[in-house]
This record gives sequence, C-alpha cells and structure tokens, in this order.
Amino acid sequence: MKKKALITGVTGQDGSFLAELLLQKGYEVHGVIRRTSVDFRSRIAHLENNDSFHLHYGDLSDSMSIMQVIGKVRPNEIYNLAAQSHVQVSFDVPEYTADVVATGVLRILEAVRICGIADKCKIYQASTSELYGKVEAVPQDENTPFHPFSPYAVAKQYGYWIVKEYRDAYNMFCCSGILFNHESERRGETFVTRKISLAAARIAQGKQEKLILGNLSALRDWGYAKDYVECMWLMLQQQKPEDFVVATGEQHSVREFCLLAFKYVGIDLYFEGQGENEKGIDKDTGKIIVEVSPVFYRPTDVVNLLGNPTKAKEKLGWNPTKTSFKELVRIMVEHDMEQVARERLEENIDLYKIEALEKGTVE
Ligand code: NAP
Ligand code: F7E
Repeated sequence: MKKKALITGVTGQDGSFLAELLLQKGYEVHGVIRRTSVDFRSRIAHLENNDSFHLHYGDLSDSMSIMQVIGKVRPNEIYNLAAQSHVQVSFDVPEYTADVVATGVLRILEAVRICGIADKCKIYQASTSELYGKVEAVPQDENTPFHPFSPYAVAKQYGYWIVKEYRDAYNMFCCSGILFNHESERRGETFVTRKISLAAARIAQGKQEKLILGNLSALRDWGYAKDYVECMWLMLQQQKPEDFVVATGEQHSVREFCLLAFKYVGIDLYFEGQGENEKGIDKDTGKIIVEVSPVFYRPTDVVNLLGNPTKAKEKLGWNPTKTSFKELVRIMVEHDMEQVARERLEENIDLYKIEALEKGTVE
C-alpha cells in the first residue's frame, strides 16, 4: 500500500517541491487547492497528469472543507504549508492572516481528531524564523525565546503552540519545522530575493530601468527551498515528534544579495549613501540601478535572523549547506535570465504577428 500524504499549500513554492519529492518516494500525494478566478497552478502543472497526484478544493478558513478532505483522503502524513505567507501583506490583512495562519492550524488538528485518525496521521506544521522576530539572541536555535514582530509572526506563534499543545494533550504526532527563509526559482515575485533576481534579469535585458527596494541592511539566513522540503519529510519519519530549526547557519544582507545577483548578469554594482538616500550604482556606466523607497519599509521589521541547524544536522542527518548561498543566487538568476529572454521572444513574435496581420500577410 502506498503511503498517502496531504499537502495544504500545494500550489506554493514549498508545496510544489514537496509534492515532487513525495511522488519520487512513491507516495500517493493529495493537494488542497483554492478556487481562484484565474487558474494559476503553474508550479504544479507538470504534476497534474501523474496518476498518484490528486487535487481537492478546500480552504484553511473553512473548517468544513478541511474536515471533508481529511475524512476522504485519511492521509498517513499531513504537511500544513498553506498560509498568507507575506509578512508585509500581513500588516494590510491582519485578521485574514490570523484566521488562516493561526486558526487554520487548529482546524487541521481538530479535523484529524474528529475523523478518528489522530493515532495514525503524522502532521508537519510550517513554522518560521519570524517567531524570533525582534531577536533576543543570535544565532537562533530551538531554545531561543520567541519575540514575534508582525501580525504574520504572531499568528504563526499560535500555530506553533497549538501544535505543541495537541502533541502533549492528545499524544498526537505533530511537529513544527522552524524554517528560516528559503528561496528558489519558484519563489513568489514580491519576496525580496525573487524581486532582485527578476529585476537583475530584466535590467540586463533592457526590460526594466531600476530596482526599488526597502531595508537593504536586513540580514537573513537564506537556503534553497528544494533542500528544505527534504527536511520536512525527515521530521515525519522520526520515531518521536520534535520541533527543529531548519537553516544554513550563514547570514547575508539584502544588499549582498543584490551585489551577487547583478554580478551574475554582468553588472558590477557599488552602494553609496545612507538609508533612503542609498543607491546601487553600475561601476561601468555610473547609472543608478538600485534605489530605496520607504514604501517597502515595514511598521516593524525583522533585521537579524541567523539559524543554528545543529539539531537537524545531528538528529535528522540533514545537510544544511547542500546548496550554498552563491549557488542559490546563481540558480535564481539563471532561471530568470531564461524566463525574461522567453518573454521577450514571445513579445517579438506577437509584434511580428500584429505587423503581419496589418500587412495582410497572415490571417
Ligand atoms: P507560498 O509560496 O506563499 O505558498 C502558500 C500556499 O498557501 C499557496 O499554495 C496558497 O495557495 C496557499 N494558501 C494561502 N491561503 C490559503 C487558504 N486560505 N487556504 C488554503 N490554501 C491557502 O509560501 P511558501 O514559501 O511555499 O511557504 C510554505 C509555508 O511555509 C507557509 O506556511 C509559510 O508561511 C511557511 N514558511 C515559509 C518560509 C519561506 O522562506 N518560504 C519560511 C518559513 C515558513 P494559492 O496558490 O491559492 O495562493
Ligand atoms: O523580506 C527586506 C524586508 O519579504 C526579507 C516569508 O517566506 O521568510 C519570508 O518572510 C527582508 C525583510 O521575506 C524589500 O524588510 C527590503 O527584512 O523576502 P521577504 P520575509 O519577510 O523574511 C519568512 C521566514 C517567512 O516565514 C515568510 O513566510 O527583506 N526587504 N526590500 C524587502 N522585502 C520585500 N518583500 N520587498 C522589498 O522590496
């Protein structure tokens, strides 16, 4: 019998990588998707013909749909990856963020109990380094106190504690991965790394003039999402449910990410000025390429994240440095250079077609 996994957030960055990994491992994979007016399932389109891959409509804000899916699939493992995952957006939609990111976790845990599979189903909760927020120690590990610093982080803190509560109260196999930022060529375009890699590719190919960012000094521990989903799976293969920090143990600033991404597209930048007046300038042409705007500042920002992955390394045998920072930036930039080149080609074909239509050479 194939093991059955249910992934919420399957259309997201991590959900799509995890679905691929579990299919490779021989699982029957079920994903929860939302109804949207525009069908936007590009990250999982390549999996939709796989006989072991099944999709179900559901929403983490709707207990009945969650109960129905869990009752129907009766999975051996649930990976709860669904979330309104953008920290800045959580300041604009705080109530919705709390409903999905906090109460959504409770809905899953209760559905598992109500469906009578609490002793058979293992649950992974996508927790986050944002819990450390206004950090009380650097680096952060499983024992570092939490200090959430955004509506998103406060909601994730509820998720973390309710998972722990169900583990203690009902002896359920549920655990949280405290994942530090992980990025990839599939990262949403408004997260800072992807915003930079795409801008570098567009600027290099003459499709964009400038890149406008917020806090360039924010420090993050950035890993590769494909490596991180392996660690999620490892957590559910243990005898005992435990929480783990998942990080690389290396820290870089947003400014450093920019310097490297632009270097990969052949633009050597240097930064000068301070705060809102800081600029990234092309060494060869003297052109201003990067500017700062307070529009991208947050009411409270998390500025010093660095994880200590020792526990995951030792207990799970997970390799935190499989993909280096340099390699991660290279993967993202190479992908986006190709994507932008393809878009330009399509635009040229469209222009050619319009011209031909106007001239009457095609129908
Ligand atoms: P993502 O790309 O933003 O994907 C989020 C997923 O959640 C999407 O599939 C989205 O569906 C789904 N979703 C959103 N609201 C939902 C709702 N109400 N009901 C059902 N599904 C809903 O996020 P990610 O980067 O893959 O992250 C996965 C999880 O890890 C999230 O919980 C995130 O908070 C957490 N996390 C991420 C990082 C990171 O660095 N990436 C670090 C720590 C923790 P649509 O496609 O329909 O929008
Ligand atoms: O910001 C700064 C910004 O939006 C990183 C989510 O996956 O990881 C992610 O949250 C830093 C912040 O990610 C821009 O102020 C500067 O300090 O890429 P981000 P995030 O907020 O760290 C955690 C672990 C999660 O759990 C979340 O789900 O970069 N920054 N300029 C900017 N950020 C953005 N988005 N855009 C800018 O222009």
